[in-house]
Amino acid sequence: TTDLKAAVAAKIPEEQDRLKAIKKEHGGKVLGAVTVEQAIGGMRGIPSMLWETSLLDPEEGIRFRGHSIPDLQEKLPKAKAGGEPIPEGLLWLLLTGEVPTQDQAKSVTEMLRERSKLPDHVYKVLSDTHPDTHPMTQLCTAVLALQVDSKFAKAYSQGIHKTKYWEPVFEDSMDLIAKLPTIAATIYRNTYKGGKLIEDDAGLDWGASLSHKMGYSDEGPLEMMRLYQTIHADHEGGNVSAHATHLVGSALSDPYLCFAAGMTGLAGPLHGLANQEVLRWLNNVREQVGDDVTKEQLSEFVWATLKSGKVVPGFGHAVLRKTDPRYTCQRGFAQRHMPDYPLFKLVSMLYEVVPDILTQTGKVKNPYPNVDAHSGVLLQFYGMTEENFYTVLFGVSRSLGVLSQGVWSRALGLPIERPKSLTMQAVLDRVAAQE
Ligand code: FAM
Repeated sequence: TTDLKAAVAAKIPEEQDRLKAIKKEHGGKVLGAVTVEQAIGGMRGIPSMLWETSLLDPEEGIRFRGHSIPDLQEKLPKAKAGGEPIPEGLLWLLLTGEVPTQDQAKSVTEMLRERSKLPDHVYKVLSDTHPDTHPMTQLCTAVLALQVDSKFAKAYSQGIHKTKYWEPVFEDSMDLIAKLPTIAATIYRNTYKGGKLIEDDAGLDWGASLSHKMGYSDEGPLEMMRLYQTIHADHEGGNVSAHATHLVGSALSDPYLCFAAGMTGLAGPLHGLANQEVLRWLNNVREQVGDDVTKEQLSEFVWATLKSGKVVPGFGHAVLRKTDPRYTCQRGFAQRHMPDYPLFKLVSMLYEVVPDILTQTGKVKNPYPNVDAHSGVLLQFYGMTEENFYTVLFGVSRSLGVLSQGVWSRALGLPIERPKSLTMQAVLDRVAAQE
């Protein structure tokens, strides 16, 4: 079939049975102990939630329904032969677990296009925001403005049976994903181009239409955006944007409310906003020492950042312990399309300089670059130089992963989440009770 919803519906019964069997056979078994350090240090590594769409291996990086990024670059349908994967193909994979055919990916492009019209009141709420409003805040505002159209919220108020929840959640999720390129492009044009909007090009796929409506319609930026939107889509369930979306969804808040929650998390400097901070940091280096900076000068800059109590943005990760394959994939794109670009050379030199320094601190568990260390290079090269907008592009992509998982969380009947909190005294009491 080329009907995505039917393909999802066909998978649900067997997955429900799998979860039931796991609960029945293994419900009482232990997945791992929780230490005091984990409970007070940000819950690192505590296996405590289900997330089907992707799984993150500390050494190998992300696998989307079992497929690595190189796998996807090879197997997913493309807009042009030998080009980059289109995100619609990834959306089919995330929702069904199957790599789609070209026709199935095309059907997703068409389905999203049919749902892409943005209601006038959302254009209005965006043009009414204070001109200094951060693009991420504008994104959250637009998503919440759309919530009035939530099919799940309506169905719930009309007493929908819980075994059917996943259906209006699927509809809301597709409606929202379809509108995000127009929302993002409108924010970009309002904030940086005097509000001069650009008409749709009905011949373009979802990711390319985002670049086109921002004002970048050449083959290079279209291909870059297809890759960018594919690799930022999901990174298992524990990162702040995924976890926030998942938690809010567990209370049966509709996909608009959930995604807005996820995006307020993505706006955090230690999470999605890092891609903006990387560019700020790089521009700072260039202002101070120009483009032909030496490794010694760069090292001094890194040490100065650390000594001022700041983090080096784009490096480190809560789970990864090796270079992020999303960094490596962007590096490959840059080698193919912009090998002599000075900013690419600067980011490459950072890759040679920063890990040793972070290792020398003795405290950084992953001294290697993450996805954000490279994304700004690709965007700047094609003229998208406004770094405060970068996290919006990250957020548009992250919708594919977190909203796909939201459909599955409801289809699997996952309950409201409520972990136990402790006071420091309660921690001491529990530790004492074990001694
Ligand atoms: N520069 C300086 N210090 C760093 C660092 C970096 N890039 N990464 C980690 N550290 C420090 C960290 O601040 C902590 O120091 P304190 O004990 O003094 O607080 C220490 O090293 C141990 O931290 P960790 O266990 O290695 O990392 P965490 O799991 O606590 O945090 C990150 C993970 C991603 C928040 C952290 O590496 C960081 O702040 N990186 C820079 C910001 C960034 O690039 N974030 C984007 C991450 C990306 F995956 C995304 O979500 N888009």
